[in-house]
Amino acid sequence: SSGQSRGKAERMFRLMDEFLKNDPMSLQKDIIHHVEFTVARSRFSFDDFEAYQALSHSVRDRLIERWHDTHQHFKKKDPKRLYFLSLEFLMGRSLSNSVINLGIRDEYADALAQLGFEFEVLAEQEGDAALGNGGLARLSACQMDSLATLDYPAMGYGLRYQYGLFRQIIVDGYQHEQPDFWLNFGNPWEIERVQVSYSVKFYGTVEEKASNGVKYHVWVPGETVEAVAYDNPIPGYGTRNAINLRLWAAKPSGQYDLESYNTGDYINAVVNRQKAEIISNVLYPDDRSYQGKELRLKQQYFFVSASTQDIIRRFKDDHDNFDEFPDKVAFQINETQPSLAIVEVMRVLIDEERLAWKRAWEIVCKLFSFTSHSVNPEGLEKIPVDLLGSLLPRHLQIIYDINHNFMEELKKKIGQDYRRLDQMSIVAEGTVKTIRMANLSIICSHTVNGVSRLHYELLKTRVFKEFYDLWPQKFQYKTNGVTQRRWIVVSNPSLCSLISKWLGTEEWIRNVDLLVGLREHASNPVLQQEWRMVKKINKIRLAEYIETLTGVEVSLDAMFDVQVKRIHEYKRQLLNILGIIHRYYCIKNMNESDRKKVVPRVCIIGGKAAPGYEIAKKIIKLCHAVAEKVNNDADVGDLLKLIFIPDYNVSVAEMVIPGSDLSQHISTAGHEASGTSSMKFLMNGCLLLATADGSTVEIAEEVGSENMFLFGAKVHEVPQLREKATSEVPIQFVRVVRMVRDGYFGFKDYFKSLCDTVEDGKDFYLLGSDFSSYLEAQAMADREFVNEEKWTRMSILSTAGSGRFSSDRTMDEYSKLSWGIQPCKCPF
Ligand code: NBY
Repeated sequence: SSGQSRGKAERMFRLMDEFLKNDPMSLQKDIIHHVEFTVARSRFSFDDFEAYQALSHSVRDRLIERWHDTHQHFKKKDPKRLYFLSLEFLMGRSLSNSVINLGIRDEYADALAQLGFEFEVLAEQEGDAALGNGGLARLSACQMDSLATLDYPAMGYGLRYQYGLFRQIIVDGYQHEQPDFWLNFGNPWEIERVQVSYSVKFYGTVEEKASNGVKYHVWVPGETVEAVAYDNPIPGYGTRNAINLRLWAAKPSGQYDLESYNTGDYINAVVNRQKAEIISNVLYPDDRSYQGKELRLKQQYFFVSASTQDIIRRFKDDHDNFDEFPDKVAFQINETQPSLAIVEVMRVLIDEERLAWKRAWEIVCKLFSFTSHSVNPEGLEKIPVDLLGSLLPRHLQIIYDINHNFMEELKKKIGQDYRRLDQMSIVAEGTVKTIRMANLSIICSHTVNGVSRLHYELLKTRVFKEFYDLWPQKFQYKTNGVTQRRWIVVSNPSLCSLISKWLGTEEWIRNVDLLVGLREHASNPVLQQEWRMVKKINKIRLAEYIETLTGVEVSLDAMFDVQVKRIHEYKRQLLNILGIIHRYYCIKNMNESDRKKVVPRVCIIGGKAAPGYEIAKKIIKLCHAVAEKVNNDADVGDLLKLIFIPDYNVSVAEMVIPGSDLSQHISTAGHEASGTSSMKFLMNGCLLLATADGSTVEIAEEVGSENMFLFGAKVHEVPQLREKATSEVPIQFVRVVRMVRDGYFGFKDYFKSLCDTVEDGKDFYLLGSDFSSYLEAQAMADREFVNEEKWTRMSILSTAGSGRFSSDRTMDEYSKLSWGIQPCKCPF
C-alpha cells in the first residue's frame, strides 16, 4: 500500500508540474494572479514594489515545487546527509539568483516586458538578507549554492535574525549604525513552518537519578523557549535539486507555567513571556572578537539545540537505534560558534537516549568536521565558565567530563608536561576561568580544516600547533571558493554572455574549469575589444551609482581601484589611504607636463566598522577627510578621486566588483585566513594588487604572479620585522603620516590615536615597512594600465585562471575528504 500511495504521490507531482508552466504567457497570468490574491492589489494598478512582490511569489511557487520533490527524493533514497551549521549566512538578494538557477530568467523577463515592467528594475526592489558579518557568512551562502547545484543531500541551519547586520550611514564622514529592518516588507523567500518547532531549555539545575542501578542525569530547566523553523529554498543551477536552509526564530513557549499566571498579573505574565523573542532579535556585528555576552551564548545554544533535535528526529523517523547515525549524518561546524552542537549531541545520546558514555562518545567522534576561519589565537572564542554553567549547567558537566577523559589520555601519551597539558585543556584557568571552544571543537571533530593552504600551515605551526603534533591526520585544508553563478552570471550578465560565446558553451556555469579555455584567446584583438566593452558597460553602471550616491562625477578613462571589505587594521585600509595621500602629494608637486603623464585613478573604498571598533571608525573618517580635500582640488581634477561607498553589502558588491579594474587585498601577511573577495574580482577580470596572504598565494599559482601586482613582506619575514626596534621606514611614509598628524586634512586631535598606531616601533601591521613596495606595486599597475593590449590580456588571463576558486570545487573536496557524502540527484 505504501507503493500505491507513492505511485499516487508521483502522479500528483506530474500534475503539479503541468500546473506550474513556464512559458511567458503562463508566467504573466501567474504574476497577475499574485498581484491580485497575494499582494492584494488591483491587477490594473500596482507599482514596482508590488510587481516585485508578485513576481517573487510566482518564483517562490516554482522553488517550492522543486524543493518538495528534492525533499521526497532524499527521503526515499536515505543517503548520508550533510548538516551545515553556521550562525551567519549572508544571502543578499534572491530573485535574480533564483530565476537564473531555475533556468527561466528570459521567460520571466519576456513576461514582464509584456506587462510593461523591466526585470532588472524589479530586481532592484529587493532588500538584502544580511544575516552575517563578512567573509565567513558570505562563504556559507556561496557553499549552499554549490551544494544545491552539485546535488548534495545537504541542509543548512542558522538563526533568523529579526535585524540583520546594521545599515551604515555616513554623517559628516563618521559612521553611524541603523537597524536593518529587512523583514518589514515581508520576505517571500522563506516559508514559515509553525508546525516545525522545538522547545529549547536554559538555566535550571541537574538532578542525578538512577534506574535499575544505572545512574543518569535529568536537566530541570529554568526557562524554555520555542524555536520555530523558517525554511529558505536554495535552488541548484541546471538541476531539479533545491535544498533547504532552515533558520530558527525564537517564540514564547507554548507550555504555560501555571505559577506566573496564577499570581493574577496576567498582563505582566504575557509581556514577560514575549521576551523570549529577543534571542533571535539581532545579529552581533563584531566579526572576529568574542565578548562573553550571555545573549550571544543563548543564540548559539538556541540554534544548536533546535537543529540537533530536528536532525535526530529526522534520523529516528527511519532508524530505531543509533548504530547507523554516523553513516547517515555529517555535521559541519562553521567556526566555533556552533560547537555546542557537539556537547548537545553527547547530552541527548546519554541523558535522553540513555546510551552509555563510551558508546555515545564513539558516535560523536565520527560526526563532526570543523572549519577554522581565524589566524589570531587571541581572537579564539572563550566562554566564561560561570556564564556557561548558569545557562547550560548540564553541558558544563559534560564538557568537564570530555576534558577529563582527554587529559587522562593525553598524560598517557606525553607524560606530565604541564605546560602542554595546560595549553591543550578545554578549560583555561586564570582570573576568569573559561572554556576554549576551539579546543573542544578540535578534540571532538574528526577533521580540522583550514580555508587556504597558507592558513593550514599557520594552524599547524602556530594557532593549533600542539594539536597538530598530537593528531596530524586530523588537519586538512580546503581552499575557499565562491559561486560563479552569483559572482559572474547574476552580477555580470554581459561578461557571462561573452564567456559563453567564446567558449562556445554555457557549461562553465556548472563546470568552471572550462574557463581555462579563454587562455588561448587572451591576445585575440576581437575578444580584447569585446572584453573592454564589457568592462566599460560595468564601469558606467558603477560610475552612475557613485554619482547618485556621492554627487562626485568620475571619469570612465580612469583606473577604478577598489578595496571593499570589513574595516580592520589588519586589512590595512589605512595603507591604501596613506598611499592615496602620497599620490595626491606627488600630483600637487608636479609641473604641468608631468601631470599630463599621470594615470588617472578613481580610488574606491567601502566597508563597515564594528560599532565598538574606534580605530576602524577613524579610518572611515580619514577616508572622508582626504576625499573632501582631494576631490575638490582644482589642481587634481580627474587625475585622482577618492570615493567612500556607504553601506557596503552583497548587492553593492554585485555592482562594484564587475566595474573595477584593480582590486586591493593588502593585509599584513599571516593575518587573512583566506579572503574570498579576491576570487570574485578575479572571476570578473579585475587585476589584483596584493600581499602574499591567504588566498592570493594560491591565486598567483593559478594566474601567474606576472599577471598580478604582488608586494610586501612574506609571512616568515613578519616576526623579524616586528622585533626590529626601528625599521627602515621610507621618507614618503613619514611625510604622509605627518600630514595627517599636522591636521592637513583637519580633525587633528581626532586622528592622533590613529596616527599613533603606525608610529615607528608601534606599527604592528607593518604599514611603514611595506610602504615602499606598496608604492612600487602601484606604480607598476599604472604602467601596465596604459598598455591597453597587455592590461586586457592580463584581465582575460585572470578570469581564465579563476576556475580553482569556485565553491563547487571546495564542496566536492569537503564531500570526499571530510563528510563522506555523495550526490543524490532528483529526477526531472
Ligand atoms: O572568513 C573570515 C576570514 O577573515 C577570511 O580571511 C576568510 O576568507 C573568511 C572565510 O573563510 N572570517 C570571518 O569572517 N569571521 C571570523 O573569522 C570570526 C571568528 C570568530 C568569531 C566571529 C567571526 N567569533 O565570534 O568568535
